[in-house]
Amino acid sequence: MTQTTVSTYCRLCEPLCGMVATVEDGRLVSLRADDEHPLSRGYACPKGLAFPEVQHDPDRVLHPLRRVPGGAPGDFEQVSWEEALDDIAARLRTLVDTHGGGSVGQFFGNPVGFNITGTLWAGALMSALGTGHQYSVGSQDINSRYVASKLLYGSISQVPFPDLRGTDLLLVLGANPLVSRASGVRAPRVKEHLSAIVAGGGRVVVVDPRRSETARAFEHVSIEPDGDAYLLASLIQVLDEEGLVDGEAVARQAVGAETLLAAVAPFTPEATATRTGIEPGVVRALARDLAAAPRAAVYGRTGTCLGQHATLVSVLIDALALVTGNLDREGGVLLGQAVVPFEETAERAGRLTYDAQRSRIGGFPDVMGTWPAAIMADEITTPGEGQLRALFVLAGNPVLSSVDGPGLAAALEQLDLMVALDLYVNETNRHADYVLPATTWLEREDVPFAIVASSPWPHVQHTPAVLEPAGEARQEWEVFDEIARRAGISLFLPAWAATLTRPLRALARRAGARTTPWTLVDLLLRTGPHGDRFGLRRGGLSLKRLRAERHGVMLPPASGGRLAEVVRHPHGKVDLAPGQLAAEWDRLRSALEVETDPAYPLKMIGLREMRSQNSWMHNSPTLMKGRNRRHTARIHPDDAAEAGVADGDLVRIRSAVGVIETVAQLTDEVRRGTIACPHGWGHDAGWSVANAAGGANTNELASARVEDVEFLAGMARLNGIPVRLEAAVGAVG
Ligand SMILES: Nc1nc2c(c(=O)[nH]1)N[C@H]1C(S)=C(S)[C@@H](COP(=O)(O)OP(=O)(O)OC[C@H]3O[C@@H](n4cnc5c(=O)[nH]c(N)nc54)[C@H](O)[C@@H]3O)O[C@H]1N2
Ligand SMILES: Nc1nc2c(c(=O)[nH]1)N[C@H]1C(S)=C(S)[C@@H](COP(=O)(O)OP(=O)(O)OC[C@H]3O[C@@H](n4cnc5c(=O)[nH]c(N)nc54)[C@H](O)[C@@H]3O)O[C@H]1N2
Ligand code: SF4
Ligand SMILES: [Mo]
Repeated sequence: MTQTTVSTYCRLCEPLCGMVATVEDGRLVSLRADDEHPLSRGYACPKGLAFPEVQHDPDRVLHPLRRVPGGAPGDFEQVSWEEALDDIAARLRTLVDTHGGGSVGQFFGNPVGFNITGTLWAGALMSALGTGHQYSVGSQDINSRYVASKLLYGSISQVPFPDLRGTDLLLVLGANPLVSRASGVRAPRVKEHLSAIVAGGGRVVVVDPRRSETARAFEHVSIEPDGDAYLLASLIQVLDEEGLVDGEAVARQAVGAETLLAAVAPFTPEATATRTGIEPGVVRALARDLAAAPRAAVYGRTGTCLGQHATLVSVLIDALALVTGNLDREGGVLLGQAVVPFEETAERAGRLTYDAQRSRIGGFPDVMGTWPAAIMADEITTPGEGQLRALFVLAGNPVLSSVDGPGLAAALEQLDLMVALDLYVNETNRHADYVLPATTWLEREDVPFAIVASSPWPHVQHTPAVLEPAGEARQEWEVFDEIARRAGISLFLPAWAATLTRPLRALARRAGARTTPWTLVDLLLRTGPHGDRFGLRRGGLSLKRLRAERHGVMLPPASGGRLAEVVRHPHGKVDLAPGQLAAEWDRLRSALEVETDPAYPLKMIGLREMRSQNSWMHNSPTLMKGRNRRHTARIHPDDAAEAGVADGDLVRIRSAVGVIETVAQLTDEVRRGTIACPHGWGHDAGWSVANAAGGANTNELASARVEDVEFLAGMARLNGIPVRLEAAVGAVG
């Protein structure tokens, strides 16, 4: 019997907590938090600790599955890799020859963000095909943040983050870091850092329609769903009216301030009160406190990214930091610096685009080469030039995570070819022709990429594969490589990498006949801001060095003063009045007057629970244990009473596009008029525990109509959906 312990890190969410895996005769026997990890220091959440149940899940897909000819969704038979790869490659070749590479597309889901090799090679295949049909979870998550950075800084990969090491006032909008463990800022021990702000005499103010776990632990300002643009505009309006704008910071850092201040002028706290649901006095006091705080930071996440004005909101978050003199300074909002700078490198080479193309459906601007997932179904079903005919789904479940799941599920059935790489048969890939077994993060060598840039404590860690792949599972990049080879598509050097700087390209060439993601990762690491520059910088990063450091490498702490490096506008300053926002301001002004539709008087928002991970950890018996572990809608008691609903009742929630049934949980933690309901439930695929758990797919209430999708970043409207509540009697109808 041989037992080894391996230091690795969790790749379920952004903290990337350090883990120690114990392996006996090739089998995982335990997974625990790593006490020696410099950032997480012995912390791991219940999801990370329950991961062995995914690793060993009897429902996991361990062999290539092919849809039984003529079979129903989910009707699969096991086939060999050879058969699967040959058939996929042949069908891909035929499609490309007949309809062009632009008939092939891809959707990539959240776990791709933690998988550097999969990301690189999936991108390589799509680049080689030259297709515009790329869709990602970004349009349900963070693309509005990226587009805001493009407009403000000219730098789309930039994710500014709050300096949690010490600030006097942290304003949190639409994030619940005590549960989500923080997103857009890497801080595994986030609770400790927030508490330290208060212990040091500072404040943490949480703006949320729900008294979330974070709001409860700190100060709560309750807001109407989707009211953030109005609140932020009012805060800036008050600063201007009361002469509290930091003129020196504005002159030094920005252009367009006058236009911004003119735009916010009509949005006095009194004018926006019906939209925010916040007393004007509270808004004024908050504005004054932000101005008076020696250091203040403003931070927003998914609660501010999934509304009707998502991009504008993200712009205003940074604008508020800037006009109070808190952008790009310690204790304020800091600008990230990539470690494995493939996004930055691609952007410099003009490959990470915004609005370089418009989508066929809806005319949406591309965001880093992707279209909004909301239009994917229509792109499949609408005939004509550029129709989407083949789709690869990499680690995603858009039928549950994106809008109008039923519409998308039906559209997927019309594809000529659908191939998914996943750990499970999920609600999306049950419509595929092939589900190919992917490796878990324990079965994969990795280094983190985008996420590590946005942290007060930048740290990068390499992990070896802890386990051999289970069954016939294969790494995604190898699968893409094989499919491309068999289809006669060259991935020798990914097309976008081929446009990198000349020395990098020469080095890549020298790396040999078969470029692997690891040759690229090494090149990017070594030529990146902390790289060893091939020996020119002693102690710099290289893959070899990272492989030797069990707990990773701490990089110099984040600091202010990076703006000049980050901004790519020719004028060298932050643009507070980008032209693209003019129409948004008009929309915001006209929406001030819009009355609530009496047919849908309530608004639905999402929430995350500690023991769920989007749509795919409901099959873990440990995470699903407990009498109260079920899907519920949190409803204010007064709204429930009006609908004749009692605690524990089955209720029906209806929007203009869909209807769901779930269980009522009466609580005044949600404000009156708001229903909060977690996404990613309502399972009906290859999982025994999750299917049995019941619940509903809340995103059936979310609209795929072009006019309901935020235009600038293509954000799905998943928060603030107008709904009505009914007691459920009989079947859904
Ligand atoms: N209403 C509402 N909807 C939301 C949100 C919300 O707040 N409210 N949040 C949105 C956000 S932020 C996100 S990120 C999305 C998530 O949306 P998606 O990424 O579409 O969905 P996930 O539930 O994360 O599903 C991930 C899939 O990847 C598989 N998987 C896990 N690990 C691996 C791996 O290593 N390799 C491969 N090949 N597959 C793997 C899982 O089995 C699962 O099927 O949901 C979005 N939807
Ligand atoms: N346990 C757990 N952790 C996770 C995940 C998970 O599924 N489960 N998912 C991971 C992923 S993919 C991501 S992207 C991150 C997301 O990280 P967070 O953004 O912190 O995610 P949430 O916990 O959903 O917090 C969003 C908050 O926004 C509030 N909100 C909703 N609508 C509005 C609004 O209109 N305005 C304002 N101001 N607030 C609003 C909600 O009530 C909620 O408290 O979490 C990650 N961590
Ligand atoms: S918070 Fe939990 S799921 Fe996220 S990285 Fe840490 S252990 Fe993993
Ligand atoms: Mo996410």
